Amino acid sequence: MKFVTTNEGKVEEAREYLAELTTVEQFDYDYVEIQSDSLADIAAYGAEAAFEAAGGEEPVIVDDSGLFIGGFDGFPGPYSAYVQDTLGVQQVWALVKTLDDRRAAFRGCVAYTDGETTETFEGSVQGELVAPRGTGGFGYDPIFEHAGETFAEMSTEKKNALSHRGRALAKLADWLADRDQ
Ligand code: ITT
Repeated sequence: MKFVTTNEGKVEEAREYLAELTTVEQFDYDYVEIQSDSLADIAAYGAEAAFEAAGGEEPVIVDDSGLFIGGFDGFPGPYSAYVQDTLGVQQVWALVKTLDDRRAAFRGCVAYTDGETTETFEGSVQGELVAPRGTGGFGYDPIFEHAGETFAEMSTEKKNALSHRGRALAKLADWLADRDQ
């Protein structure tokens, strides 16, 4: 299937996760994201638009995800990519450092469509924001700590076993396996 995304890090994780089930090929295309508080609505709408853009034949997945900071009432959430591009991870940490409660969650939704059926699969993981550590992963990984390690300090395999994306991909994998039985 095609993973429609501009983010290679997402593709690498999906490839590792779905290796036994299907090939995952990146289609590097910036689909239009609707503005919504619901990651599932953004992802489902994006998947259907991306399916056409990718040729309208092969099934596609898209992933809409974000960092939800408790002390900021969930901000930046669906606006995480914009905040990463404008402030950057160091500046986000500089703001978060002033909070007493630094708990945060990554939430994500993977949407699949084959042009007829569209399904969404959500996942989330709780953690705490810390000063940047580690060189792996992407995006906010260096400041997101889970059980003593930041996501940027983990292997892709370990991050997948814990992460919002890994959990969403696990649900997609189960659904695909059931469907193809
Ligand atoms: P596409 O929309 O092209 O797929 P994107 O990176 O813009 O790529 P999103 O719109 O879903 O993706 O924005 C998600 C934001 O949250 C973006 O800043 C990511 O870097 C960040 N993010 C999502 N998952 C993450 C993860 O597993 N680790 C670190 N940061 C993550």
